[in-house]
Amino acid sequence: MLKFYYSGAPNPTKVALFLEEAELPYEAIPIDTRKGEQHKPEYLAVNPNAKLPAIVDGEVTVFDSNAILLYLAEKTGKFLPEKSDKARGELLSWLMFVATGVGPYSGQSVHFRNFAPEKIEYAVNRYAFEAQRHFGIIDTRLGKLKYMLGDLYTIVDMDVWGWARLIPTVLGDAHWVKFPNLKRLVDEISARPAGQRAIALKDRHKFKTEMDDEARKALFRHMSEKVA
Ligand SMILES: N[C@@H](CCC(=O)N[C@@H](CS)C(=O)NCC(=O)O)C(=O)O
Repeated sequence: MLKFYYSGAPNPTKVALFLEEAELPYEAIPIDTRKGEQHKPEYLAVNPNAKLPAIVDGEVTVFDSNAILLYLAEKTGKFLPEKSDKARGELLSWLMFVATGVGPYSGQSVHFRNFAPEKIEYAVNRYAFEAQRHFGIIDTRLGKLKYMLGDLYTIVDMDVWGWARLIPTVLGDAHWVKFPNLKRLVDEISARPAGQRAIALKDRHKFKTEMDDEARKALFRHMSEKVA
């Protein structure tokens, strides 16, 4: 059975959404990142990048949420746009846009807003600005289209949902009003039975919630290792 290494964070949750939508049987293996389990040799053999999610599907190991979504969609033939070069160009562009823009800027925005030991206004504003700019681009597109690639619900919508669901954490509570079209998509996906099951997956395991020294050491390794 497909092994799915997960935590309750946004990137694994997108993959949980695909697995639930496609009704693929899977074994969910929790990796508690606040306890440092991502750095254990057994997990590094699956994902040398020490992050979640990852999957092992028989002989095939895939890490990075975007790579996993594409792998699973191509393997099952589900949640892809129609077959044309135009549609494939759009699929790849928007997947990479989420992978290289939405994800990293949202993650850094959360970090500098909530976890950095000092409040560096420049960093808080830079990452919030870029996260907001990326969500704005998506919102404009969803003002014209039902889903990110048109009329079909695809892996790009799942990819967007992973981080957009957490806009209040990324940008602050008041920010939903800026993205009404994106909110429509997020609410629709979160209300789907598969969306509900994906969100609930984190409650199957008692993940550590405290952000104590052990958690900071595991998640923010630069705090104990100076390289610059
Ligand atoms: N590009 C990767 C990013 C993965 C990532 O940053 N995962 C976070 C959870 S959302 C994680 O595992 N953090 C633990 C850590 O940084 O030690 C993906 O999309 O899968």
